[in-house]
Amino acid sequence: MKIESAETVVTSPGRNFVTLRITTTDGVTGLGDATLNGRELAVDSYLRDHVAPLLVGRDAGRVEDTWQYLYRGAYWRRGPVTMAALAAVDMALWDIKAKAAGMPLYQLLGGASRTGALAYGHASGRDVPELFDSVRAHLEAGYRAIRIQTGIPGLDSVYGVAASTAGGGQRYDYEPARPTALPVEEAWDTRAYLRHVPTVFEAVRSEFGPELPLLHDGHHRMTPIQAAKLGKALEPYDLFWLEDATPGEDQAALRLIRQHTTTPLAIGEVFNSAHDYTLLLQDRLIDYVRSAVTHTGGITAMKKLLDMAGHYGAKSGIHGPTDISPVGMAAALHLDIAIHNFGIQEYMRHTPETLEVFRTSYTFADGLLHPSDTPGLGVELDTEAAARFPYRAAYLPVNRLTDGTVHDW
Ligand code: KDG
Ligand code: MG
Repeated sequence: MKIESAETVVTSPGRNFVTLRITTTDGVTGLGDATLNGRELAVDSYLRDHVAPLLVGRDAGRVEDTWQYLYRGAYWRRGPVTMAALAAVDMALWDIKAKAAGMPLYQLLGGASRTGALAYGHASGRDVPELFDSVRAHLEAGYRAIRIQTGIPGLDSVYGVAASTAGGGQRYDYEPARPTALPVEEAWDTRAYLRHVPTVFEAVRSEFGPELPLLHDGHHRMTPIQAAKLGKALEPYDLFWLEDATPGEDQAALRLIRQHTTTPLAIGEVFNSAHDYTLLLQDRLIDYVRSAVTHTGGITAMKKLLDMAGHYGAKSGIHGPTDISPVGMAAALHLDIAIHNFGIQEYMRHTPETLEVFRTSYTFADGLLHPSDTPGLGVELDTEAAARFPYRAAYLPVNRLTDGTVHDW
């Protein structure tokens, strides 16, 4: 079975997605997610101009060989654009292989290790009463683990906080990438954040009790010592994890945080290679690996990374916001079901428009996700629906401290 064509589909059903579709000479199609939020067209071009011409005529069954050919053969390794493109090829080839075998992909990854993958949703509120409504809406929708983000007194808009509780507060209607000519600029004050967040967790634990797993995303904004302080302050509230406390490229920062707190640490959504984790795993500085299948070279690379994490007692927490397409989400779910060291899966529901373009078969019930037993990844792309939603340039926000200094967003 040879690759006959490899084409990209860029569509924007409310937000942008880049999808690679590979078709074989036997007429089997495979899909891969190549969405890099705010920089989508760079990956589209990388795939169209530099990868698709190399794929046509190759044996579609040689997944590992194609991965190595594109990774080593480019000479220029790693990086978010390259690794998202490689991820899309890898997902599409696994989709084809599993469809040809007549099996859901997780069977080819070793079969099921569990009946469902625990998912967490994003509750948020501009203040605590609004946050409580959002937590309740998530519980009613079946979530059994919840991320908590709130507004900070004195700041107008804060990462992860929905502008309203429309949709019952379940859906993450806070969509960070906005279709403006220039990125929206937000104001940030870490000291105000550090004063406020422990009071929010105190309120949530008093209202919802000790059992509910609670998560929080620091979104790269603290210095190591600030993160250590927050981790310590949150210990009484027994977090499932504190995510991205410091910017990911400063790996030694995690050592400092670790020396001061037993709050579990998660990092990796902006990483794109297993090599980014070597120090963090070997020195046991993190508890959860946050890479997206879409941004870290696909299923082949993620399986190796998560197996390596398992050797060091770390678990998976695969990135799954709405800028990961349903194809990338399905790829994550097959891994979640198959690997031994599964931790939790981030799951934000996609909009009805997105689900019109991407026909999914995965299910969510009683807090657990399942990829379904449909052969392959279990997602189909409706190209006519995709064509109704043309690409719109959109940027992630830029953060500035209150004195105007550019800060991590
Ligand atoms: O595109 C940026 C988002 O993927 C990111 O802000 C989401 O931090 C995020 C998360 O944990 O889902
Ligand atoms: Mg995050």
